[in-house]
Amino acid sequence: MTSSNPLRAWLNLALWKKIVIAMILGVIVGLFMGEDALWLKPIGDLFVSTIKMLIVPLVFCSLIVGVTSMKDSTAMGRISIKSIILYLGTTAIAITIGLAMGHLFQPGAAMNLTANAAADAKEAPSLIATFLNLVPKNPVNALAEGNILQIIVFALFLGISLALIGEKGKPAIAVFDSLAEAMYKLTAIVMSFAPYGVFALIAWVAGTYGVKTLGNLAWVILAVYVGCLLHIYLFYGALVKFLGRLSPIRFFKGIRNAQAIAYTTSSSAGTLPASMSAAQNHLGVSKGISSFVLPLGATINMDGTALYQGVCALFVAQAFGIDLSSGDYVTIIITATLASIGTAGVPGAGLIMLSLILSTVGLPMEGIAIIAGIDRILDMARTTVNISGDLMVTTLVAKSEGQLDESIYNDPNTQEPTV
Ligand code: DAS
Repeated sequence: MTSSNPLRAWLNLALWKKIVIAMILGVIVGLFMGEDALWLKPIGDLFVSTIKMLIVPLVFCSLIVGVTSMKDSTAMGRISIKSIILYLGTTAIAITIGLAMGHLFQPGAAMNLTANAAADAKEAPSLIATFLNLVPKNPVNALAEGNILQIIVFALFLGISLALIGEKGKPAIAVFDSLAEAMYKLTAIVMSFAPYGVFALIAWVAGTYGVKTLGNLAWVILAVYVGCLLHIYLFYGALVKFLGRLSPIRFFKGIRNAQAIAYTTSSSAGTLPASMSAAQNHLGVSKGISSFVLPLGATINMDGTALYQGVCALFVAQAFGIDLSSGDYVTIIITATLASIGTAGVPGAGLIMLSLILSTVGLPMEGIAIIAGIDRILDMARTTVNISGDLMVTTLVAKSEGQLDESIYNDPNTQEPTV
C-alpha cells in the first residue's frame, strides 16, 4: 500500500484485491464466530439485493440499445446461433467432465446406503414447452417477475421494431441509451461495495458450514471443485487461446471480479451486472454483444451446474451400490444439458434440477438429502463456472463479430482497470 494513510491506501486498492482480502478475512472471522456469523448475513443479503435491483432495468435497456445499434440486421441471428451452439456445446463437455470426476474420485464408494425404493423415471422438461414459454404473454409481468428469457425476447422484439420505424424511433432509443448508461454507472457504484458484501457472505458460509462439514463429504466437494477448476482454466483457457487467439491470462484477470461475486452470491443472475461490467471494462467486449450474449448465458448456460450433476449422480449411484449402464450415462448427459437451459440463475437451483437427473435414471431421491447439507459450498463453485462460461462465450462471439477491443489482450502493459 503506497499511501501512509491506511484508509486511503485501501480505497485506492484495485477492486479485485479488496475482494480477495475480504474473502480471506471473511473465512477467518466466520470460522472464529461459528454460528454467530449469521449476524453478518444481512449485510451480504443487502448487497445481493442491490445487485438484483439492477438486473431487469440493466438487461432491458442495454439489450434494446444493443439491438438498435446493430447495423447489420442479420447480425442478431448469426450472434444468437453462435452463442447457443457454444453454450450448449460447452455444457455437454462440462457434464462429461463431471462424470469423469465422479469416476476418478469415487466419492460415494465408501458409503453403503440402502434406499427405500428406487425413484421411478420422470420426463425432462419438454423442449417445446420450454420454447413456447419464451414469449411473454404480458411483458410488464415478465419485467415485474424478472423472467430474464422473456425479457430478452421482448427487448429483442421492441428493439428491432424501434430500429424499423427509423426517425420516429430515435427519441425512444435515446431514452433507453441514457437509461442504459445510468445503469452501467449504478452497477459500478454497487460493485464498489462488493468487498463488504463478499466479506459478510463468506463469513456466514464459513461460520455455518465450518470445517466439520468438510469431513464427511469432502470427496464430493473435492471432485466438484477439481472438475470446476479444470473446466475453467483448462477447457475455457484452451478455447480462449486456440479458438479466440487471445491471451488466456488477460482473460482470466478480466473475469476475476465477476467470479468473486458469483462465488460469494451463488447467483448467475445476481452476478449479471458484474459480468456486464467485466465484459465491457476488462474484456473489451462491445455493449451490443455483451448486452445480448451475457443475459442469454446467465439464463441458459450452466456448465458448472451440469458438471456438479455429473459428479452427484455418480456419488448417489456409488453410495447406494447401483451400477449405471452406458445408456444411463447418455441419458444423464442429454438431460443435464437440457435441464441447464431451465435452471434458474439463483442459489440452490441446481439442487432442484439434480432431483430431475436422479429420477430420469432411477437413482434414489435420498441422495438429494445428503447433498443438500453441503450444497451451498458446491453452488459457490458451480456458479463461478457458469458465469465464467458466459464471459468466455461472450468474448469469443465478440471476437468473431469484430466487436472486441483486442488492445487489452495484445499490450501486456495495458493499465488494469481498477473498477
Ligand atoms: N446457483 C445457480 C446459478 O446462479 C447454479 C446452481 O444452483 O446450480 O448459476
